[in-house]
Amino acid sequence: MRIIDTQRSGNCWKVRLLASFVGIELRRTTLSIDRGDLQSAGFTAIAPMKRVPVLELDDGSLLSESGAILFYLAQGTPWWPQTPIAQAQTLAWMHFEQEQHMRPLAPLRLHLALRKDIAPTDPRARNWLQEGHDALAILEAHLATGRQWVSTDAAPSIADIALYPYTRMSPMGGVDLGRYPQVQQWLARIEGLPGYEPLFPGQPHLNLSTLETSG
Ligand SMILES: N[C@@H](CCC(=O)N[C@@H](CS)C(=O)NCC(=O)O)C(=O)O
Repeated sequence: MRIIDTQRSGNCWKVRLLASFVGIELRRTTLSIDRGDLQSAGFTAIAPMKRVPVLELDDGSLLSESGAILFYLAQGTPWWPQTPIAQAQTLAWMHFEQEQHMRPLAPLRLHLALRKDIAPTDPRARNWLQEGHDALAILEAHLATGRQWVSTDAAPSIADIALYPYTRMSPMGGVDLGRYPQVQQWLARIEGLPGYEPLFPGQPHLNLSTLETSG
């Protein structure tokens, strides 16, 4: 299997993280948004939604959307829970991530730290910051009920993976994670799991880096 990704994408990180946790080896083709690779005809041909990640299966089938790819890769592993209720709760938190969590936190990091094309005082940035805090406060309150993981208490699921990257990288957008002790402990639990893969392989100190070193 091959992942088509970009180096700093949190959505792509989710896929590499799960693959690493479950021991699936992914070949990697790394594109560059800055260079305009995602606008090329070649990329659009394999990714009609014009977004990474894309997973290419060994038979040539293509999958888009990080959540759908996580679902596919987690089949038959403990990362996709077995009971319908736990599956539904996992999906609920994955929808929360896309709608309320990533929607503000990804552009906040993108524009303040990576592109540096919006000032923190810009009303759009202020709005993303507020909405990002709202989402993190929900996550904090959920974890404060004593649970170890987001959607099932017994073991981490793909909901934990979906919520991990943009939470981990949120300080790049000016978020003070010190306000969220439960969230910080949950991040540390994920990072302590066997197979944990940082944003830049083998270099966890670069999780908040703005580097684009290749591709
Ligand atoms: N809902 C999608 C979002 C994917 C997405 O927004 N990917 C970004 C990189 S993190 C992208 O491809 N951006 C392309 C662009 O900005 O042109 C998912 O979860 O996979």
